[in-house]
Amino acid sequence: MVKDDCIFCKIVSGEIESNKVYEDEHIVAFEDLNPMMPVHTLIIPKDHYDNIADNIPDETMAHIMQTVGKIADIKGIRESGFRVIVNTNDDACQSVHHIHVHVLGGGKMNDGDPSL
Ligand code: DGP
Repeated sequence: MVKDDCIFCKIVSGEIESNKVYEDEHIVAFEDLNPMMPVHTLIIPKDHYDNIADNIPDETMAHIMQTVGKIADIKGIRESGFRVIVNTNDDACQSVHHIHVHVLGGGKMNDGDPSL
């Protein structure tokens, strides 16, 4: 499933370049274009779903979340800690409407600040 005008579908196809951190048959993880922390990696499914509430198959969502730990290991932030964010629709300022999981770390974040 691909959406023609979707930036992240174009990253999956290679039409738009990205710095890939991890890739397998079902998902891709790549560096965020505008990092908010020293580590800021996005994990996406290769199939297009608009957001986390878009009837994503359980196994796909589980696979994405299982990959968080792998990204933390690759980026060396498992022990120091990290934050996982999934912005959804307008109130949460989702700007790219292809589900993506932000993995943020590499520095101390504020306690309880939902923006970081
Ligand atoms: P959100 O606000 O949750 O929808 O986050 C979208 C993120 O996607 C934002 O942090 C910037 C990132 N982003 C947008 N366009 C591109 C792109 O073309 N390449 C990469 N690597 N990241 C992008």
